[in-house]
Amino acid sequence: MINSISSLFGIRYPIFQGGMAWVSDASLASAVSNAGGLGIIASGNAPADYVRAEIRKLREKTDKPFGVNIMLMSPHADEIARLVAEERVPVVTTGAGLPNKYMKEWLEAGIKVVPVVPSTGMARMVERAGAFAVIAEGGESGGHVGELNTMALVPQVVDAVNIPVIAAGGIGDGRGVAAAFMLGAKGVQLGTRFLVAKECTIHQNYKNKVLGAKDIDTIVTGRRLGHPVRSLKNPFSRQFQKNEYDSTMTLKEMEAFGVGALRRAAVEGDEKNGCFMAGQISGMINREQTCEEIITGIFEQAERLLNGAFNG
Ligand code: TUI
Repeated sequence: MINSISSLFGIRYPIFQGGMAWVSDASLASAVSNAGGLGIIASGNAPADYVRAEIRKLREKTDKPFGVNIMLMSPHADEIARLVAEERVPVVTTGAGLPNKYMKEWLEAGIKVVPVVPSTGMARMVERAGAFAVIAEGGESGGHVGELNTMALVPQVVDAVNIPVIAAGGIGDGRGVAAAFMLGAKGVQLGTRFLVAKECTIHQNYKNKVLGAKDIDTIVTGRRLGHPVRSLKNPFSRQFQKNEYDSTMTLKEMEAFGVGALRRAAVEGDEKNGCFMAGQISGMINREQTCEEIITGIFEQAERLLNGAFNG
């Protein structure tokens, strides 16, 4: 399974686990890294102390490479940016913005920076700033989504940059991985599939909602706020959608409606008032497995399909 991504990052399989706020903690990330992928701790909106504690916990569970994801809209982004440099985290991925102002400090600390980009323009920009690779994430993904979908985005980003491209959004099994490689990606990032990993510590209600979802059970809300988010349909997301069409509702009121909703889903399992972020592949997920079973199963299937086309 050696290719440019696995050798660049020192991992066995060219797969990243998505940095999902309130989901991707030391338990999930260390299990993914121990299974041969790149486990990633998500900082979301959490303060630096939380992230530092998760990094320490992860380092007790694995000596394999790992990453930290920084959600750039977080009010704590600056302090976490400093923390990852201090901690000499091997890999940093970013989302929901451009990381250029942090790049110099991270590169000097020897960090491999891999931003998520939703367009070719941003891919070029982060390449110029020194990114090691980019994650091209299509709108099939869960959480914050861009305009383009994976099938159109990935080959255009591959053509736009000289650094390796990791495909994300809509990939749930070996078929998706094989397709991503055919689009020119050298690696993949999966988030939703890891929601139901045995080592994933989210509330069981969250897992059950993903396991029970069918193809059309996700919805995108928040376009009016400028940061659209894909989540599973439930009373919360349906009400959010109604609010968006309600012209008497202010943007401030809509923002306030969403505050704390992801925590209510992941920690409390609140099926009514939680925001259960998940991607369109939720409909394909029907069992809980360990990270090792997930990763080896996906790559056995992909390799069968590609018949050796990973090499390169
Ligand atoms: O970041 C994600 N997924 C996320 S972040 C998140 S937390 C959140 N909660 C509520 C509202 C907004 C965020 C949940 N899921 N994926 C990576 C990603 N990054 N997708 C798209 C982008 C992106 C978007 C704009 C990257 C750069 C960008 O630049 C815009 C700019 O002008 O800075």
